[in-house]
Amino acid sequence: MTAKTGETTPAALTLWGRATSVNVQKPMWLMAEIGVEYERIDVGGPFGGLDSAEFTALSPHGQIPVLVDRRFGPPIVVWESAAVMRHLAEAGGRAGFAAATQLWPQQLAARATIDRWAEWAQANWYPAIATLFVGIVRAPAPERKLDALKTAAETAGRLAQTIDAALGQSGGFLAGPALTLADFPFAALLHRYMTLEIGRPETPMLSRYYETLKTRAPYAEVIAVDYDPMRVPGAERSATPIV
Ligand SMILES: N[C@@H](CCC(=O)N[C@@H](CS)C(=O)NCC(=O)O)C(=O)O
Repeated sequence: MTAKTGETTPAALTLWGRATSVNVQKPMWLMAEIGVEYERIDVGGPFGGLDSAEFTALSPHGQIPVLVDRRFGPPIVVWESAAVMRHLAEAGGRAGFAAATQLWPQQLAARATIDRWAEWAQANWYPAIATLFVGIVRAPAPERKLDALKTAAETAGRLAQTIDAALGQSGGFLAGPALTLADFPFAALLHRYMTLEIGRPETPMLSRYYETLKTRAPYAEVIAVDYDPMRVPGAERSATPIV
């Protein structure tokens, strides 16, 4: 894993986006699990660069992550973190990375089980956790919209209980006894859910799942990282739940 800019020969695999973005962390975690080398270019947030000609030629949205894959001929450009992850898993399998095939198996039935959880997390879990993260970490206390935060915390708690029940039946991970692509969109945000200053219902299976993930180096190094440096003045960590 490297972070370089200004190279004359483009890398085979380039990820555009700052490492503090959870949507960039998703493919970073996946590539660490697959074991594939890539370069990462810091753009977005304090780095800026999302309106540069080079970046807007890659994506019309001005958002990270963007992946450029040059391993299979003309550059393949992918944006949207879920599409980026699916591409990386599929392409990793074709490039001979055994871990990629385990994360995104060929069998249709296995893929359906994996993909439904991945989509569910993107559509349901992500908005609730993003609301909490932005409203707590990126907003000074006097400006916080507590009603919206309370609703998001209740939604997140309800979804966490859904996952808790599913994990009780699945054998350890979301789509079975092993880590698959199903886990990435959900668990990339789980660290924030588990550590933000919010009330959480009891979810023993989910807690065990989180502790297991933290024993994996890629998760510990990419996802379970300190985000307190992203707090704006007035949003310092509270010792008690905010909602
Ligand atoms: N649905 C998109 C959302 C992308 C998104 O919201 N990216 C944020 C970072 S998490 C962004 O580009 N923010 C602008 C910035 O970082 O400057 C995805 O999953 O990729």
